[in-house]
This record gives sequence, C-alpha cells and structure tokens, in this order.
Amino acid sequence: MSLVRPMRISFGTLTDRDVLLVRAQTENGTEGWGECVAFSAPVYSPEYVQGCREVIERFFAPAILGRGEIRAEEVSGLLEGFLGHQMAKATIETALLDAQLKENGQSFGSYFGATRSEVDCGVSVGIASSIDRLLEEVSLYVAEGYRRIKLKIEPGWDVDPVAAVRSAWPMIPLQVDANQAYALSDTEHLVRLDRFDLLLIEQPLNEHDLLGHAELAKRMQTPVCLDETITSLADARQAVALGAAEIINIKPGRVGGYLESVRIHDFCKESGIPVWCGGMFETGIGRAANVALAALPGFILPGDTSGSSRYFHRDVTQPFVLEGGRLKVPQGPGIGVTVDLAFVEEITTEVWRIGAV
Ligand code: OSB
Ligand code: MG
Repeated sequence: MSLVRPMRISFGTLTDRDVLLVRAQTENGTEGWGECVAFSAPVYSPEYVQGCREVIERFFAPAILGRGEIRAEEVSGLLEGFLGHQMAKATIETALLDAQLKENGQSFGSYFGATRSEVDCGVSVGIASSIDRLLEEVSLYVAEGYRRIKLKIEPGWDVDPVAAVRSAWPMIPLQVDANQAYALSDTEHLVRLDRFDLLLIEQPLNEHDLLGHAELAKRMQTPVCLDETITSLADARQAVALGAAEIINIKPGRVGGYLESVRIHDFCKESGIPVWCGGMFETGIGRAANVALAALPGFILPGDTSGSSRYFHRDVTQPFVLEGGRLKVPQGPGIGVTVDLAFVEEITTEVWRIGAV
C-alpha cells in the first residue's frame, strides 16, 4: 500500500508498505488476523517482510500446526527455541489470539485489561524538505485535532525545526524521535533541545548502547525514551535498571506480540515508567489491536496511533477516524474490526497457504 505522506527518517524514506497478513483458521472455521509490522527492507530492525514470511512458513507454522489445538498464550513458549524474529512471532500470536477471542466473544481491549474506551492520539512527522514545509504539515495535523506532535530528527535537522514548531505552537505536547541517529559525543548539542519543553527524546543513540543512553539521560533534562532497544520484557527491565529508559515506546511487533506488550506495561506501571504505544504504519488490522493496547492504564502518553487517513488512501478495514483527537477502542470480539476481503484480494500480490487450508 502506498503511503499518503512518505516519511523520511534518518535511515531513509518510506513511501509504501508491503504488508504481510496472516489469516489463521481454527478447527471450527473461525478466522483470526495478524498483521506483520516488518518493512520490506531490514532498515528499522533486522526483520523484513520476505524474511518473516520465510521464517513463519519454514519454522513457526510447522511447530504450531504440529501441536493440534493450541492457545495463543502458548505460542511464545512453543517458538522460544527459535531466536529473535519478534515481528514474525507477534503476527502468529495475534492471528491466533484474534480467532480465540472471536470464539469467546471477547474484545482485545477487554482481554488486555483496557480501562478506557478511547485513546489520545499523536502523530509522527518525518524530516521535511524545509522548515516552511514542516510547519505546513504540522498545521494540518493540529487542525485535525492530534493531541501530540512527534518530529523526526537527525544531525542537521533538530534544533531549528524543533524551535520553529515550538514557537508556532507554544503549548502543544511535543516530542522528538532520532531513530539512533546520534552518538554520545553529540550530548552537548542534544542538550540544546532541553529548552523546548519536550515530552521526551526517543532512541537518540544506537539500539545496543544502553550505557550511552543512561549517560545521556543523566545529562539531559528531556526524558530519554527507548524504542528500537526494547525487544522484550527482559530488555525493558535492564534498560530501566540502568537508567537508560525513563519512558518506553511499546510496539507490539518489536517485542514479540501483545502478550509481551502487556507484561512490559505491567512492569513499567509498577516501576513508575510511563509507556505509550508506538506505530509501524499499520493498516486497520494492526491499528485496531494497537488502540486496544493503548487503552491500558499505564499508557499515559498519546501514542503514534494516528487515523487511517494519515497513512493510506483506503484502509483494509473501516477507517479509523479521529474524534476530538482520539480514536475509539473497538468493542467487537477479537480485533473488533471487519477486514474488507474484496479490497485485500484486490491488492494482494502473493498468497501462501500453509497446513490444511
Ligand atoms: O521510530 O517510531 C518509529 C515509522 C517507521 C519506522 C519507525 C518509526 C516510525 C514512526 C511512525 O515514528 C509511527 C506511525 O505513525 O505508525
Ligand atoms: Mg521510534
């Protein structure tokens, strides 16, 4: 699917998304959907669409299909012997969870322990060709009601664009995301962002640099938030213990699924670490589940859970539309949204059938 607004990040420009969808079927014929959040190329994390497809087909599906009837809660244990590949694992677990909850008539939100019926939404804004263009784009989002703006930054595109947005909207909740573009030696420069009253700075340094993030967190007033670094509850525990994460962005695909996301949420809530729900340009399928997760009580900051129109001309479910800067948590069973099968078929490029389907 092509993106309505291409997003430039320090690692490149995303103009479209190749979306891998898993459709699982139970013995009773109930269907469940999982959306894989990997991009076509391994630029955000080591995973990529065709790699996910391969690892699912070759390793994960046989391990699961060989077990007869299994519950979604058993998936991560069954796949534990296969290392990494969190996004692929999350896809399988989510598809099975959707089918399971549809059979029980329970929504994702209710199953996760959601305490809100709607969630505050933010929007992530890519690196623009000029500050004027950036201000134009941000003003569209502000007019649409977004409750928080996130600006992508990189060396050469940081203090000036942030200053311009802050002076145009003195009160708007504002944060920045560097996608690992800086080094600890940039600390003095990054400290210049402290004057803009930012909610947080996301993933300033390399994903493996826990000690660097801890050091930077001591030297910056702006709270340091981790995204790419956190691929599990164990990572979250270590980052928090080291002082490397004052806030955590939870992306369910990155951490191996919604069940691990809930565990990270619970740990962070106990530890006084705010969390928020990140995004990976999900279609309505992944978005529905993200919005349900973002309704948990520890998600105290607005997420990158934007409306469908920020991403696609047409979504594969009913579109998510902001109302007063919020999205409603779907209440129906499972993901709670209906997949437009005819449209999915129309845009499908390849199909793999695995098992007795
Ligand atoms: O780092 O959060 C990120 C998009 C692609 C890759 C990485 C990131 C992002 C975003 C956009 O910030 C999130 C979204 O709106 O889905
Ligand atoms: Mg990020």
